[in-house]
Amino acid sequence: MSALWLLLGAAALCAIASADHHADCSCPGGRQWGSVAAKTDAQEARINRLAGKVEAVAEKLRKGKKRVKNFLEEFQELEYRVNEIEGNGCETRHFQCGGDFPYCISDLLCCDGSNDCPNGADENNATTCHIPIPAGTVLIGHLNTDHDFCTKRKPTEIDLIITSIVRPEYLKSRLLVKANLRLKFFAEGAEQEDVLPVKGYYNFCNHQLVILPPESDRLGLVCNFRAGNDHRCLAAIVHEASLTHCGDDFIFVKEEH
Ligand SMILES: [Ca+2]
Repeated sequence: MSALWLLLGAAALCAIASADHHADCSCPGGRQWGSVAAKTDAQEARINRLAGKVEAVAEKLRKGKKRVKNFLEEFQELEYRVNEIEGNGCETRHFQCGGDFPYCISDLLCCDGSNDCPNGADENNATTCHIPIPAGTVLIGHLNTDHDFCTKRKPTEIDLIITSIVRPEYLKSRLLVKANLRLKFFAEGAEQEDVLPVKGYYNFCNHQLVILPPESDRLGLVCNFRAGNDHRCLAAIVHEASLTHCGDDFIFVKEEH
């Protein structure tokens, strides 16, 4: 079974098995995610990419170009990314409650109707339990194809159109998501477009949207929102089996209506 499916399946099993206690989730999906994320070489590659992007943005700022607001947003995304790499003081697949005293709970306990954090952060409707991707949401992503060595189309743009979301009773910490993935790419001298129906889920605790692989190349999508910012998320195409990233990460920006 694939890693992405394992994540969701293991989460569902954990939710049932550990509904009444706050012990660490020790299901297979959690361990697999943790072991992959801990791969030193993968982290080094990500950090190197970040360092390059930070330097590129810094250079633009030094030159005093316009669009300072956009640059600042890029910095904020990079800061978020660095924090993600460095961790939040909790074990993998755990939620940091925040506040003066770090407190960690399983990421299965967010938005389930019970206050598990001393400060109630796991049930905060304004941040944690807010839904950033209601049905009808369109996310637009522009990709750098220079480092894309693994997708067959090498898309210059990926759009994700959310068609439905369902909050399952058995796993309230997740949203089940259906969407259409629109891929724009160049082939035979012209821009082409493919639209693929996809499924996935949204994790309230880490504000992460996961899209399961729609095709035989087994590439999925992961996008991380920042609490309080619905407008954009940091996305990556990932290999299903290893969860390693394919090409450069990119930013999904919500289309304004
Ligand atoms: Ca809770």
